[in-house]
Amino acid sequence: MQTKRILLVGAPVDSGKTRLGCLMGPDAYRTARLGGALSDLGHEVSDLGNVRPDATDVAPRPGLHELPLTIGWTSALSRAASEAMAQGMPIFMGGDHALSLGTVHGVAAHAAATGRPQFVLWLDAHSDFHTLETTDSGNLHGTPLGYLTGRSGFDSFPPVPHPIPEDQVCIIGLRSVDTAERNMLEKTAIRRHDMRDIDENGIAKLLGGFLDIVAAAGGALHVSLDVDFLDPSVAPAVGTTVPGGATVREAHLVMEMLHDSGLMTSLDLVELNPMLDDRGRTAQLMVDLAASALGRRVFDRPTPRGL
Ligand code: 5AB
Ligand code: MN
Ligand code: MN
Ligand code: MN
Repeated sequence: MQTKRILLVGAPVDSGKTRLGCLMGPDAYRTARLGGALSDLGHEVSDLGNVRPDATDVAPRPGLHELPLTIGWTSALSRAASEAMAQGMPIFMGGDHALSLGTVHGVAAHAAATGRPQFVLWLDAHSDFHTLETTDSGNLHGTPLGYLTGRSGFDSFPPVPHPIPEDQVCIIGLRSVDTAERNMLEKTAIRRHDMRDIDENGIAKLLGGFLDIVAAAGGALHVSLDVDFLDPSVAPAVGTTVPGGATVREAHLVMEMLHDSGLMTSLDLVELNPMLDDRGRTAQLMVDLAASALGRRVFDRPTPRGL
């Protein structure tokens, strides 16, 4: 197996929604031995510690939760992401999904500088395709794909010089999309697969089709794994649970296929809220999924010792 240099980057972003707790995510991953699980596979792992948000003088805006702080995170994480990309494969330990406003912004800048097309795989119950104008909740963790594909209406945010082309984005796991998002998504070339599509076709076929496209283009692939991609019965530690999600095996299969493809260049682990966890099981499952994406095979998987 090809070993990699992996950079763990803590992104304790908690500004993307009102319910607090995701700031504890990076330390939950450390406690559940994310680094150890990956170094056990032979990878060289460094924990770069936690990023801190930039100071900004952006004014708060009524109806948008924590806009200035989220903008401060976006610029800081974009820098951290492009720097980490120059050293190896970053794993961003979230933090809520607002962190991807910054991480994907940064990896896209790195891809542009190295002349590679950037692809994004979004594993999520939600499409996260709002703009500052369309969000009803005012929760900015529902906006990253809108921002990153270059939609207008993100005025005070850093400009997006390298938007991800719509047909280079694939969302899998959809089962909660707001009307405004759906109306906009239907006009785009974003590849999207809802749970019914998974049920009818099998997740391997859907993902395999996208990976073939990434491979043919010689692309870099950023993977953004939202805890709520998984069914809440197996991953309770998330604020935005939606029943009818991916099973443990579907999620592992995605990760195993990502590993076999050799295409993944960066990874976000987002939306883990340790405050809502059940004896660490969601944190542990996310660590196990990351290990599958980095080469752990089913029959090498250690028997859980119980947390
Ligand atoms: B997550 C909702 N569409 O905009 C909104 O967890 C939910 O990062 C967003 O996918 C969920 O508030 C954001 C209702
Ligand atoms: Mn999300
Ligand atoms: Mn979600
Ligand atoms: Mn969520």
